Amino acid sequence: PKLIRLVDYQQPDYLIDETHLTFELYEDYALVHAHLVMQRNPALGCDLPRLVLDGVELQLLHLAMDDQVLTAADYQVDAEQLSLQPLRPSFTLDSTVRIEPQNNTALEGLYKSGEMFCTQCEAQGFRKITYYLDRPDVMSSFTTTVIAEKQRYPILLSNGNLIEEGVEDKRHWATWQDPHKKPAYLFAVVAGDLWSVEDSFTTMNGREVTLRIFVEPENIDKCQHAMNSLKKCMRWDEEQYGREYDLDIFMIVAVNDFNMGAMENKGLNIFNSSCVLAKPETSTDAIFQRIESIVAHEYFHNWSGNRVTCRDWFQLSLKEGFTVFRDSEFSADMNSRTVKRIEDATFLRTHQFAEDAGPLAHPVRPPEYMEISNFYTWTIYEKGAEVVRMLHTLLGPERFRQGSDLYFERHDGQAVTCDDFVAAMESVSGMDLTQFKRWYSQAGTPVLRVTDEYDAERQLYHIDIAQSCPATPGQANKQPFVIPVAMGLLGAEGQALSARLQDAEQCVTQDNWVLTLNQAQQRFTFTEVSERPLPSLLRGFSAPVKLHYDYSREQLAFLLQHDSDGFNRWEAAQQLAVQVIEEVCEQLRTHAPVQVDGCLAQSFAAVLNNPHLDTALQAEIISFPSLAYLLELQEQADVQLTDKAREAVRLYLAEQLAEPLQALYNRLREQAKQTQYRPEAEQIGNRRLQAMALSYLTLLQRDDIVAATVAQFEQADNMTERLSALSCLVNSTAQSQAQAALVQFAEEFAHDPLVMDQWFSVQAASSVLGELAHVRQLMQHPSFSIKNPNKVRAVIGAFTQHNLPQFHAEDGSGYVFLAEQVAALDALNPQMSARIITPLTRWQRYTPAQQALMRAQLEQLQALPKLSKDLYEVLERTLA
Ligand code: BAL
Ligand code: ZN
Repeated sequence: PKLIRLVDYQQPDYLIDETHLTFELYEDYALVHAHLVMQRNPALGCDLPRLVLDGVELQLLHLAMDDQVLTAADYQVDAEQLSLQPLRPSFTLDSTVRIEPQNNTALEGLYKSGEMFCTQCEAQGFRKITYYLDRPDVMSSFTTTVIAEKQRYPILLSNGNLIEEGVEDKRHWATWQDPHKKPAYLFAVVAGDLWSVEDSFTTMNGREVTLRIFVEPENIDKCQHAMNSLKKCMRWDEEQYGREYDLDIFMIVAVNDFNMGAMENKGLNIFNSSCVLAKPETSTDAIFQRIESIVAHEYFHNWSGNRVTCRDWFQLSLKEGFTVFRDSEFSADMNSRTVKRIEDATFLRTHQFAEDAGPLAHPVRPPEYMEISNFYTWTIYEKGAEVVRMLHTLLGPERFRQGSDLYFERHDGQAVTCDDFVAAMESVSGMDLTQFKRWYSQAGTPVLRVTDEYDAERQLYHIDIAQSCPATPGQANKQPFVIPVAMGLLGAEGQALSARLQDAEQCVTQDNWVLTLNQAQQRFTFTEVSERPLPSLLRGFSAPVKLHYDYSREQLAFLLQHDSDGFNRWEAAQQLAVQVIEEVCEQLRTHAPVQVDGCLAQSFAAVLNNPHLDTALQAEIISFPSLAYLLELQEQADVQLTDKAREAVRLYLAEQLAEPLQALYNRLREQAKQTQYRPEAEQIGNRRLQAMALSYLTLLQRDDIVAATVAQFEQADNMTERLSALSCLVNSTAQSQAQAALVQFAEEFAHDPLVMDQWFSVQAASSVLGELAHVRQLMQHPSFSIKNPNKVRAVIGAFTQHNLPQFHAEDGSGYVFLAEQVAALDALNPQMSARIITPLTRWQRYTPAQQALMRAQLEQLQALPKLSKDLYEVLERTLA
């Protein structure tokens, strides 16, 4: 496979003005007829270079240019391309290809999910449908006719508006026309026996839009939450960004077999069923919230991605980073802003920081790739969103909005670059963002080291910040970034101190500042500081960096109690927990007696007793740093030792806080019984705190607590409480109760694949139950299929990412298992194999013995006779 480089980008030689497609769908094959109206790209001259079209796994049956049938002598075709010589600057090209959707296990292009035909074209799936210029800067109008057997496939959908339909004998057809020009990656077709729920939305200019969610008949009662979310996000995008929807109909289709979460095809979003279907009895709060955010994400793409798209795939974060920022702000507005920020920061610091520190690290705008599917990463999405968030912080909300308005206005209907986005922000703000753009070109997580000095006599307070960024593959030395550091100062009584920041460009309020760091080493001075302050740094996680300031445990406990920034209260608790756990790690390492510092229990007790904190934030504060996050912080990750230390501290907390936790649990459980379930912020916070309390109490191994857990499992009317109870049982010593609950659960939900995913995950992720032998058994269960990505994630993903003690078993059996699964999947679905291998790619992070075992598996995979391009690239970069 060859490397594609950003510096080699060239405009397309030819353009496609109109695309007319006809799909004839049959059980054992499909015919795709394409009629393309093409022209030489007028920007490039009048000569006529060879036309090179992309096409993969297509059987060419017919080809004609300007109605002249071409024979094999007129064109060249290989496994990836078809080339021929145009004779005129404007011409038409007709082709017919035969494909086999029913055998397409890669789930890219046109494929079958159960009884349904559907498509996934981003990034390069369209070339598996027909010969085409499959690149995002070729934008065409599309007219699509779908023909299929009427009884099996009563619903025929494509992008845009339905303009004609008819029946002919047992087959019927529908023609859809999309008035907006779009790149092929936004194309979609669906045919199936689907039911739909319908609603409508009146846009800000009074246009009526029909909203439809299509699902398989048995899921018709699981659409309401997605529909509500859709209407909310349509209104939000009008109010917050001035963006109005632009077609008469907006459709969502739920599909069981889907590699991603969802896809923003123009007017016809296709969703992994796990990201759209929900009802209280089968879906947890987390699922309800995920649906709200993904429905919004895909909808927001209609502007940030579809109306203004990417020039090339190196610019992927242009649409993904911006859209993740937009959906995360939407979720913050719909729920608790602080909790959303905590969730996002936790995710970024656990997953993206690990990516940035490993062999697959790449900048937000990568300079090269072999297989673009490998670049749908945490860096492109989540770090990309943080980069947009920093622009928002640096410009302030009003100028940021002006910048986004200008960006949409300037580039509507165009395929553009990250530079164009930043240029719009520069135009409205007058700021020079040249240095800021290093965030797009330099990989790695910057590290900030902060020290301070107080001069009581002159009432001066100095903060010194040094920034550095570790080397990443291909980038040994980094230039300083522009980093907004939001901060405040606390006095001895916990009050916010006001002061004056010298030379300040940005002062948000009297007692809340944004320091703009842009040098390797920088001093900031505050004047009129009446007492020695305690700094609250990087408030709201204002930049995706690691910040070190030498807080004592007392200072952290103080911040946890007094900081006016909710995020930093939580952060103080995290840092305190990390310090305490690391101390226990050291005790275990040196075989000293384990003594857990009581400061954490005291702080948590204060949090639980604080009536001014909402339950959602209380739950976040007492939720413990995950094992994955703790390992991310270590120079060399020691899984078993860290797990032991973490569990020891958790048990200590459970013992110390048993009384308040029990009281809290009882109160919240009683309250839940009296309340009708709604997936709304306040209730979600209560249930999360209730679950957190129960998971601590479970550690006490008390019969009364097991009995209460079983009662919750059996009596609760919603999946959130049922699953949290099941998880506690599975992770407890009460294994007979756990087994009984698992059997009951599987009987009740055998018919519902999404609930069975949860049943699989709760077991595979459990370090108590999820031994490798059990995980292998789960894969034999009739509900499991390696061809279904959700099942792969629920079992293999849960085991390798959430059951770290078992996955990293010292005999290396977890690594052998994962390598086996990667090899099996690679033959079926390369996007999935290249994705689930991720835990092995982090091999350099572990102890030497584990490293050797992991590397051996990677080398074995690399030696396989046939590797997909996706997996080949991941292995090559991992072992480089
Ligand atoms: N564009 C791929 C799916 C998503 O990010 O929305
Ligand atoms: Zn997206």
